[in-house]
Amino acid sequence: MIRTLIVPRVLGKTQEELQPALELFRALGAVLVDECHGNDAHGYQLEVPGGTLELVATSVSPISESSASIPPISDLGVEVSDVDGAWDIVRKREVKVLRKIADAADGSRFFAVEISGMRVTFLTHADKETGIEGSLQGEGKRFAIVVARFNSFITERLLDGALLALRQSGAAKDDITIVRVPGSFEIPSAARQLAESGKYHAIVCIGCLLRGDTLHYDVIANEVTRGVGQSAQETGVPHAFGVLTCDTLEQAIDRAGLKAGNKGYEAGLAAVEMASLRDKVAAHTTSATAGKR
Ligand code: DLZ
Repeated sequence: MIRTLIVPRVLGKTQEELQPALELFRALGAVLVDECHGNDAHGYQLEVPGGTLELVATSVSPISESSASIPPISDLGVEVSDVDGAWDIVRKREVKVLRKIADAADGSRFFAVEISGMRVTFLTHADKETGIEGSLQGEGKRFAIVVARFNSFITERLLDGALLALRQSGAAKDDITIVRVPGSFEIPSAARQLAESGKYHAIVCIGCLLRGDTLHYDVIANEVTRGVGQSAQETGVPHAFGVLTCDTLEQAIDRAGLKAGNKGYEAGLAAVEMASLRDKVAAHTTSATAGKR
Protein backbone atom coordinates (compact mmCIF):
# COMPACT_ATOMS: atom_id res chain seq x y z
CA MET A 1 0.00 0.00 0.00
CA ILE A 2 1.39 3.43 0.90
CA ARG A 3 5.18 3.50 0.52
CA THR A 4 6.17 7.16 0.62
CA LEU A 5 4.31 10.41 1.03
CA ILE A 6 5.45 12.92 -1.54
CA VAL A 7 4.49 16.48 -0.61
CA PRO A 8 4.99 18.74 -3.62
CA ARG A 9 5.38 22.45 -2.85
CA VAL A 10 5.39 24.93 -5.69
CA LEU A 11 7.92 27.58 -4.70
CA GLY A 12 8.14 29.68 -7.81
CA LYS A 13 8.16 29.64 -11.57
CA THR A 14 11.86 29.22 -12.24
CA GLN A 15 14.60 26.89 -11.08
CA GLU A 16 16.43 29.83 -9.49
CA GLU A 17 13.49 30.56 -7.22
CA LEU A 18 13.81 27.06 -5.74
CA GLN A 19 17.48 27.30 -4.89
CA PRO A 20 17.31 29.02 -1.46
CA ALA A 21 14.94 26.36 -0.09
CA LEU A 22 16.87 23.53 -1.75
CA GLU A 23 20.18 24.72 -0.32
CA LEU A 24 18.72 25.30 3.12
CA PHE A 25 17.31 21.77 3.41
CA ARG A 26 20.53 20.24 2.11
CA ALA A 27 22.51 22.26 4.65
CA LEU A 28 20.34 20.74 7.35
CA GLY A 29 21.04 17.18 6.20
CA ALA A 30 18.29 16.39 3.65
CA VAL A 31 19.67 14.25 0.83
CA LEU A 32 18.89 15.07 -2.78
CA VAL A 33 17.76 11.74 -4.25
CA ASP A 34 16.24 12.75 -7.55
CA GLU A 35 15.68 15.69 -9.82
CA CYS A 36 13.73 16.15 -13.01
CA HIS A 37 13.78 19.02 -15.45
CA GLY A 38 11.26 19.74 -18.18
CA ASN A 39 10.47 22.79 -20.24
CA ASP A 40 7.96 24.21 -17.77
CA ALA A 41 8.85 22.54 -14.49
CA HIS A 42 11.83 21.59 -12.34
CA GLY A 43 11.61 19.21 -9.40
CA TYR A 44 14.03 18.07 -6.70
CA GLN A 45 13.25 15.17 -4.38
CA LEU A 46 14.77 15.38 -0.94
CA GLU A 47 14.91 12.49 1.47
CA VAL A 48 15.06 12.82 5.26
CA PRO A 49 15.31 10.12 7.94
CA GLY A 50 11.61 10.09 8.80
CA GLY A 51 8.25 11.66 8.13
CA THR A 52 4.91 11.84 9.89
CA LEU A 53 1.62 12.89 8.41
CA GLU A 54 -0.13 15.17 10.88
CA LEU A 55 -3.80 15.87 10.28
CA VAL A 56 -5.05 18.88 12.24
CA ALA A 57 -8.40 20.54 12.88
CA THR A 58 -8.25 24.04 14.40
CA SER A 59 -10.08 27.33 14.29
CA VAL A 60 -6.78 29.21 14.79
CA SER A 61 -5.19 30.38 11.56
CA PRO A 62 -1.58 29.31 11.07
CA ILE A 63 1.26 31.66 11.98
CA SER A 64 -0.45 34.92 12.85
CA GLU A 65 -3.02 33.91 15.41
CA SER A 66 -1.35 31.07 17.23
CA SER A 67 -0.07 31.76 20.73
CA ALA A 68 3.57 32.79 21.16
CA SER A 69 4.17 29.76 23.34
CA ILE A 70 2.85 27.20 20.85
CA PRO A 71 4.74 26.21 17.71
CA PRO A 72 2.76 27.62 14.77
CA ILE A 73 1.17 25.33 12.19
CA SER A 74 2.84 26.25 8.92
CA ASP A 75 3.22 24.74 5.46
CA LEU A 76 5.88 22.37 6.73
CA GLY A 77 6.96 21.20 10.18
CA VAL A 78 10.55 20.03 10.54
CA GLU A 79 11.65 18.22 13.67
CA VAL A 80 15.40 18.60 14.15
CA SER A 81 17.79 17.08 16.65
CA ASP A 82 19.27 20.44 17.67
CA VAL A 83 16.93 23.38 17.12
CA ASP A 84 19.51 25.93 18.32
CA GLY A 85 22.01 24.61 15.78
CA ALA A 86 19.35 24.74 13.06
CA TRP A 87 18.50 28.33 14.06
CA ASP A 88 22.16 29.31 13.62
CA ILE A 89 22.22 27.78 10.13
CA VAL A 90 18.82 29.05 8.99
CA ARG A 91 18.89 32.65 10.15
CA LYS A 92 22.09 33.41 8.20
CA ARG A 93 20.21 32.74 4.95
CA GLU A 94 17.71 34.70 2.96
CA VAL A 95 14.71 33.88 5.10
CA LYS A 96 11.98 35.94 6.69
CA VAL A 97 11.85 35.15 10.38
CA LEU A 98 8.24 34.61 11.42
CA ARG A 99 9.01 33.53 14.97
CA LYS A 100 12.35 33.83 16.70
CA ILE A 101 13.60 30.81 18.59
CA ALA A 102 11.65 30.32 21.81
CA ASP A 103 10.58 27.71 24.33
CA ALA A 104 7.04 26.39 23.97
CA ALA A 105 4.75 25.81 26.90
CA ASP A 106 5.14 22.03 26.53
CA GLY A 107 8.93 22.28 26.89
CA SER A 108 9.71 21.92 23.19
CA ARG A 109 11.71 24.62 21.43
CA PHE A 110 10.91 26.13 18.05
CA PHE A 111 11.26 28.90 15.48
CA ALA A 112 9.46 29.64 12.21
CA VAL A 113 10.68 31.18 8.97
CA GLU A 114 9.43 31.82 5.46
CA ILE A 115 11.68 30.73 2.60
CA SER A 116 10.75 30.99 -1.08
CA GLY A 117 7.20 31.71 0.09
CA MET A 118 7.00 28.51 2.16
CA ARG A 119 6.37 28.84 5.87
CA VAL A 120 8.40 26.33 7.88
CA THR A 121 8.34 25.63 11.60
CA PHE A 122 11.46 23.95 13.03
CA LEU A 123 11.22 22.32 16.42
CA THR A 124 12.80 19.93 18.87
CA HIS A 125 10.41 18.01 21.08
CA ALA A 126 11.01 18.14 24.80
CA ASP A 127 9.83 14.64 25.58
CA LYS A 128 12.15 12.82 23.24
CA GLU A 129 15.42 11.53 24.65
CA THR A 130 17.71 12.01 21.67
CA GLY A 131 20.94 11.34 23.52
CA ILE A 132 24.12 13.10 22.56
CA GLU A 133 24.20 14.11 18.92
CA GLY A 134 26.54 16.24 16.86
CA SER A 135 25.21 19.31 15.09
CA LEU A 136 25.84 20.55 11.57
CA GLN A 137 27.73 23.64 12.67
CA GLY A 138 31.20 23.82 11.18
CA GLU A 139 31.95 27.42 12.09
CA GLY A 140 35.38 27.77 13.72
CA LYS A 141 36.36 24.20 12.85
CA ARG A 142 39.22 23.12 10.57
CA PHE A 143 38.83 20.37 7.99
CA ALA A 144 41.16 18.55 5.61
CA ILE A 145 39.95 16.84 2.45
CA VAL A 146 42.10 14.10 0.95
CA VAL A 147 41.09 13.54 -2.64
CA ALA A 148 42.39 10.92 -5.08
CA ARG A 149 43.20 12.07 -8.62
CA PHE A 150 42.39 8.65 -10.12
CA ASN A 151 38.97 8.88 -11.79
CA SER A 152 39.15 12.64 -11.27
CA PHE A 153 36.07 13.06 -13.46
CA ILE A 154 34.15 11.65 -10.48
CA THR A 155 36.35 12.68 -7.55
CA GLU A 156 36.34 16.38 -8.48
CA ARG A 157 32.53 16.31 -8.35
CA LEU A 158 32.65 14.60 -4.97
CA LEU A 159 35.14 17.25 -3.84
CA ASP A 160 32.74 20.00 -4.94
CA GLY A 161 30.00 18.32 -2.93
CA ALA A 162 32.19 18.05 0.18
CA LEU A 163 33.27 21.69 -0.10
CA LEU A 164 29.66 22.79 -0.46
CA ALA A 165 28.65 20.87 2.67
CA LEU A 166 31.55 22.30 4.71
CA ARG A 167 30.95 25.87 3.54
CA GLN A 168 27.19 25.61 4.12
CA SER A 169 27.87 24.42 7.66
CA GLY A 170 29.75 27.67 8.30
CA ALA A 171 33.34 26.45 7.91
CA ALA A 172 35.60 29.23 6.63
CA LYS A 173 37.40 28.82 3.29
CA ASP A 174 40.78 29.27 4.99
CA ASP A 175 39.94 26.51 7.46
CA ILE A 176 39.66 23.90 4.71
CA THR A 177 42.82 22.23 3.37
CA ILE A 178 42.66 20.13 0.20
CA VAL A 179 45.33 17.46 -0.27
CA ARG A 180 45.52 15.52 -3.53
CA VAL A 181 46.94 11.99 -3.77
CA PRO A 182 47.47 9.79 -6.87
CA GLY A 183 44.82 7.14 -6.16
CA SER A 184 42.56 5.77 -3.47
CA PHE A 185 45.30 3.48 -2.20
CA GLU A 186 47.26 6.53 -1.02
CA ILE A 187 44.34 8.10 0.87
CA PRO A 188 44.93 6.46 4.28
CA SER A 189 48.58 7.51 4.66
CA ALA A 190 47.86 11.15 3.78
CA ALA A 191 44.77 11.18 6.00
CA ARG A 192 46.78 9.79 8.88
CA GLN A 193 49.53 12.38 8.55
CA LEU A 194 46.92 15.16 8.56
CA ALA A 195 45.10 13.65 11.53
CA GLU A 196 48.31 13.26 13.50
CA SER A 197 49.19 16.91 12.93
CA GLY A 198 46.46 17.79 15.44
CA LYS A 199 45.41 20.71 13.26
CA TYR A 200 42.11 19.34 12.00
CA HIS A 201 38.78 18.62 13.64
CA ALA A 202 37.87 16.11 10.91
CA ILE A 203 39.19 14.63 7.67
CA VAL A 204 37.10 13.94 4.57
CA CYS A 205 38.42 11.12 2.36
CA ILE A 206 37.40 11.12 -1.29
CA GLY A 207 38.12 8.57 -3.99
CA CYS A 208 36.48 6.44 -6.64
CA LEU A 209 37.25 2.78 -7.24
CA LEU A 210 35.78 1.21 -10.35
CA ARG A 211 35.75 -2.56 -10.53
CA GLY A 212 36.45 -2.47 -14.25
CA ASP A 213 39.58 -0.35 -13.79
CA THR A 214 41.39 -2.54 -11.36
CA LEU A 215 41.84 -6.30 -11.20
CA HIS A 216 42.71 -5.99 -7.54
CA TYR A 217 39.64 -3.83 -6.86
CA ASP A 218 38.60 -5.77 -3.75
CA VAL A 219 42.11 -5.64 -2.32
CA ILE A 220 42.40 -1.87 -2.77
CA ALA A 221 38.83 -1.26 -1.55
CA ASN A 222 39.46 -3.30 1.61
CA GLU A 223 42.80 -1.65 2.21
CA VAL A 224 41.43 1.90 1.85
CA THR A 225 38.48 1.17 4.12
CA ARG A 226 40.69 -0.49 6.72
CA GLY A 227 43.36 2.22 6.54
CA VAL A 228 40.90 5.11 6.89
CA GLY A 229 39.08 3.38 9.75
CA GLN A 230 42.35 2.60 11.52
CA SER A 231 43.55 6.19 11.17
CA ALA A 232 40.27 7.45 12.66
CA GLN A 233 40.38 5.04 15.57
CA GLU A 234 44.05 5.42 16.41
CA THR A 235 44.21 9.21 16.13
CA GLY A 236 40.72 9.92 17.51
CA VAL A 237 40.14 12.42 14.70
CA PRO A 238 36.87 11.75 12.81
CA HIS A 239 37.33 10.62 9.20
CA ALA A 240 34.39 10.72 6.79
CA PHE A 241 34.41 8.08 4.07
CA GLY A 242 33.60 9.49 0.67
CA VAL A 243 35.26 6.73 -1.35
CA LEU A 244 32.96 5.26 -3.97
CA THR A 245 33.27 1.57 -4.75
CA CYS A 246 31.26 0.96 -7.90
CA ASP A 247 30.92 -1.69 -10.56
CA THR A 248 30.39 0.79 -13.36
CA LEU A 249 31.07 4.40 -14.28
CA GLU A 250 27.30 4.99 -14.51
CA GLN A 251 26.88 4.02 -10.87
CA ALA A 252 29.67 6.39 -9.91
CA ILE A 253 28.14 9.24 -11.93
CA ASP A 254 24.82 8.68 -10.15
CA ARG A 255 26.56 8.98 -6.77
CA ALA A 256 28.52 12.06 -7.74
CA GLY A 257 25.72 14.51 -8.09
CA LEU A 258 22.85 13.06 -10.04
CA LYS A 259 20.19 10.49 -9.14
CA ALA A 260 21.59 9.22 -5.86
CA GLY A 261 22.79 12.59 -4.55
CA ASN A 262 26.42 13.44 -4.04
CA LYS A 263 28.35 11.18 -1.68
CA GLY A 264 31.04 13.82 -1.25
CA TYR A 265 28.40 16.19 0.09
CA GLU A 266 27.19 13.50 2.48
CA ALA A 267 30.77 12.84 3.62
CA GLY A 268 31.22 16.58 4.23
CA LEU A 269 28.13 16.66 6.43
CA ALA A 270 29.28 13.54 8.28
CA ALA A 271 32.64 15.20 8.97
CA VAL A 272 30.96 18.30 10.41
CA GLU A 273 28.61 16.23 12.56
CA MET A 274 31.37 13.98 13.87
CA ALA A 275 33.64 16.94 14.66
CA SER A 276 30.82 18.46 16.68
CA LEU A 277 29.96 15.13 18.31
CA ARG A 278 33.53 14.67 19.42
CA ASP A 279 33.40 18.00 21.27
CA LYS A 280 30.05 17.17 22.83
CA VAL A 281 31.11 13.70 24.02
CA ALA A 282 34.33 15.21 25.41
CA ALA A 283 32.36 17.90 27.27
CA HIS A 284 29.90 15.29 28.55
CA THR A 285 32.51 12.84 29.75
CA THR A 286 34.58 15.63 31.36
CA SER A 287 31.58 16.93 33.30
CA ALA A 288 30.61 13.36 34.28
CA THR A 289 34.14 12.71 35.59
CA ALA A 290 34.23 16.06 37.43
CA GLY A 291 30.92 15.16 39.11
CA LYS A 292 32.48 12.03 40.58
CA ARG A 293 35.36 13.86 42.21
C1 DLZ B 1 46.02 1.43 -10.24
C2 DLZ B 1 44.61 1.86 -9.96
C3 DLZ B 1 43.56 1.24 -10.65
C4 DLZ B 1 43.80 0.19 -11.66
N1 DLZ B 1 42.28 1.61 -10.41
C5 DLZ B 1 42.03 2.60 -9.50
C6 DLZ B 1 40.70 3.02 -9.24
O1 DLZ B 1 39.71 2.54 -9.78
N2 DLZ B 1 40.51 4.04 -8.33
C7 DLZ B 1 41.56 4.62 -7.68
O2 DLZ B 1 41.32 5.54 -6.85
N3 DLZ B 1 42.82 4.23 -7.90
C8 DLZ B 1 43.10 3.25 -8.80
N4 DLZ B 1 44.35 2.86 -9.04
C9 DLZ B 1 45.48 3.60 -8.39
C10 DLZ B 1 45.83 3.08 -7.01
O3 DLZ B 1 44.88 3.52 -6.06
C11 DLZ B 1 47.20 3.63 -6.59
O4 DLZ B 1 47.22 5.03 -6.74
C12 DLZ B 1 48.31 3.06 -7.43
O5 DLZ B 1 48.31 1.65 -7.35
C13 DLZ B 1 49.70 3.58 -6.96
O6 DLZ B 1 49.97 3.13 -5.65
